[in-house]
Amino acid sequence: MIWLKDSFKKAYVEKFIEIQGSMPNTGTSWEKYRALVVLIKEKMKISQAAESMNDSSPDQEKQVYYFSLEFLIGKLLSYYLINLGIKDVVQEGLEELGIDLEDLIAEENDAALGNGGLGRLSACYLDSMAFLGIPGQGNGIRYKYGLFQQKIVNGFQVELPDNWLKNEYPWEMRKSDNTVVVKFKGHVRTESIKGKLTFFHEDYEPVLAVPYDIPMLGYGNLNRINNLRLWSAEPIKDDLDWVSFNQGDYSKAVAYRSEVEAISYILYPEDSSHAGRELRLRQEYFFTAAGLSTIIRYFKKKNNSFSGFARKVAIHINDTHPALCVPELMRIFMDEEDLGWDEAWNITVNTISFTNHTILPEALEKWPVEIMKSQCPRIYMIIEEIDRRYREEMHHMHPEKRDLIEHTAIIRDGQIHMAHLAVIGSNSVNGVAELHTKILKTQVLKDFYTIYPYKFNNKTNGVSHRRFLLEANPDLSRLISESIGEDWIRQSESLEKLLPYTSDTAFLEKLADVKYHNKCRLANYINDKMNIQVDPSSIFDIQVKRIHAYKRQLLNILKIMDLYNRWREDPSMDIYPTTFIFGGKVAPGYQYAKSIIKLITTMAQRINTDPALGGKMKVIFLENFNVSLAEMIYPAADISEQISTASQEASGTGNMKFMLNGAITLGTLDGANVEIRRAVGDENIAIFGLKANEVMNYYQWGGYKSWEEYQNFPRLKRVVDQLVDGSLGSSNEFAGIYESLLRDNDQYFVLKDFRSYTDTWQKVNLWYQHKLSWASSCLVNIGKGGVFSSDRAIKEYADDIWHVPYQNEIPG
Ligand code: DL6
Repeated sequence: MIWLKDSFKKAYVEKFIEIQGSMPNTGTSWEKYRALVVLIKEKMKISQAAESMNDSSPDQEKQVYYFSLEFLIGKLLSYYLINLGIKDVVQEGLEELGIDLEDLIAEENDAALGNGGLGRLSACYLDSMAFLGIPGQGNGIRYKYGLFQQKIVNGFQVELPDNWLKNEYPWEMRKSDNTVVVKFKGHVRTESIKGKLTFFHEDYEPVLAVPYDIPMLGYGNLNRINNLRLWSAEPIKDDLDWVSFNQGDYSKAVAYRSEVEAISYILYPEDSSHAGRELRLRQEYFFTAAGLSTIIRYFKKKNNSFSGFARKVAIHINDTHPALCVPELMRIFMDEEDLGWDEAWNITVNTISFTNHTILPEALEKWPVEIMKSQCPRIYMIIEEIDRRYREEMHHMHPEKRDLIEHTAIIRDGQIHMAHLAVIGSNSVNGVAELHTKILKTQVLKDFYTIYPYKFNNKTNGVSHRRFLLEANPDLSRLISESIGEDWIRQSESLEKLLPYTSDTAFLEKLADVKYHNKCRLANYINDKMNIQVDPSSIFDIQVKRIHAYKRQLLNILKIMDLYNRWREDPSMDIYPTTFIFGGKVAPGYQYAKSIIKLITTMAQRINTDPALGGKMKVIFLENFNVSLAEMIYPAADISEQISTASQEASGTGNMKFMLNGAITLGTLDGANVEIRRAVGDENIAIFGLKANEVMNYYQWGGYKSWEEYQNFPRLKRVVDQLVDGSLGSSNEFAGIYESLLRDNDQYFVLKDFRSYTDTWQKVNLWYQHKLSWASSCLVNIGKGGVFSSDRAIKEYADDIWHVPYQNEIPG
């Protein structure tokens, strides 16, 4: 225990006076929040820890650097108080000072430096690395604006800027001393010096990369405080480009500053499409080059030669966004450290590992050669050389396989294929669920799998069960700990000890009470925010995630439309009252998905105000889904909707968070749902729809005619017609959806899966009415959820890819 209550109170009051010059009771909530964060940081000596982590480590233990364009860290205060074991002490101490901890927690910004699954995964992984005692540092961008805030206005999504830094962010520490220069544009002059080709990058645009460090505190492991380093782009001079200014070129002088600042200005809000914009490439090179330069600098402090680099450093690239690590590391080794190509290449490949997160073709990054050449001329030369050598080697090894070489080359048709660069330049390539890895091996990267079978492996995603169960669901956590002890917090697999309680009626009733209480909490939130009353004893059927055609929120709302039609016709229909809850953001330019939100909100308006329904159904679209809201939603769910078109969702992580909170998955056999089903057994999950191989066969060979589905199932025909027949208002708002389903032949098999989805939903609805059987299945989901903890995932990465030790059982 780092504080007893009285010593905490004393320290807090002193800190507040030191910062504000007055007593805490005179301060604002924000001032009180900031004083608490500053005090915690000082007490934990976080600043020294973060400072020293790089310095001291390379000669002692291997460092893992996790490069990601996104870290969706959410709020930290409450979670860190739990990790430090002082939440109760702080809460009570503050209470005695007349301060409500909840008010301070509410002051914290929900740091949204990520879009969704990929960004939250990297935050969970940093959490588990800190817990497991792995020296693991995050490397990313300190966006001035995070993911936009979503408002729903007249049923439509409206985006507002997320100005999360408008106040200070007290967790971060600016480390100006560690600033580095990243060079863009210009040209490369080649000279032969003493018989060796030497490259000089000239007339470049210098960009200052200034690091800000955020401490990563693992549960109960204060010996290991890791660091998330986020880079901010700043112009090299304080103000203008004075050379241009003095030469009278005023617009150029101003342009430099704004071009530089644009790099870390805003997070791109597209999570599953690749726009190929120059600014995005600048972001990717910026944080890659800055991060690598720090790694090299610290490594050199402790080592005289690079021969042991890959034994001391593991660099993990989270999707292809940081794939420029490959040529940049080569550049540093060759141009700055004087290594030859072969040695540099060996070290680079042995150091870098790569995770793929998607099979969607539109998300696979490709950069036009011209953009790469003009923004990063030396990097382009190196990519060209990697490509040339790769082709040459393949030609040598497989002279007959010209197609294979062409398919796998890095530069093709004037584009640089980043996934190819990542695969060729790394020692490990992993997918994020078993099915996804299989699809990578047999379809998306199948040629590479024939060339480098040894590189491919699976690492099924995991989520922080301490964040999404221990912190998010305190009542359930208490019930679990009272029953099986607290081991599960450190060893998630210990949740299995709950399984004997599946036949314990008293326990199951307590479990149902906890769920009811969590549903009341969400119902109150909905009432406060939307002025809509929902019944906490109704089923909470929830789909929260990014809105995307392949995730099929459309299938869900068509089901609701169908149910509504049937209920109105037959009010005595035996369906248990249900509250359907949606949440999720749409990339601003993605009109189709925006129209799905509008369809949901249109139906919500209609259903929620229909007196004939007697409140049996409600539809809620919760605006601005983010980490904090997620922490309130998962504990309140009865049904977890995981209904993507099979093969399209790489893994999903929401499915795991729901499961750990005792929701039953209603889903397709996609992503990690496959493994969830295996873990819980068929009787504790509801699976429907086409399988991945069936979907892929249709894609490959055709054969599906959505028109026939529509014609042959009157209930389905009716809801599809309602999209355009004026039932939903006179405007033609949903014609695009209608056309996608019929004219464009329903690329995501919504109509094809409609019948099995609605049938399965109905069975689940009946099942819920058998309260004990339901609660028992919920408990199986919790008990089997431990394997989906990010601790398990990180141990696998540590064992199989990074080759770093970890502390398996940290004493309490
Ligand atoms: O691996 C994290 C997460 C998966 O759970 C989702 O299934 C997947 O859609 C998501 N992928 C992306 C795509 N990003 N890119 N490129 O966000 O990753």
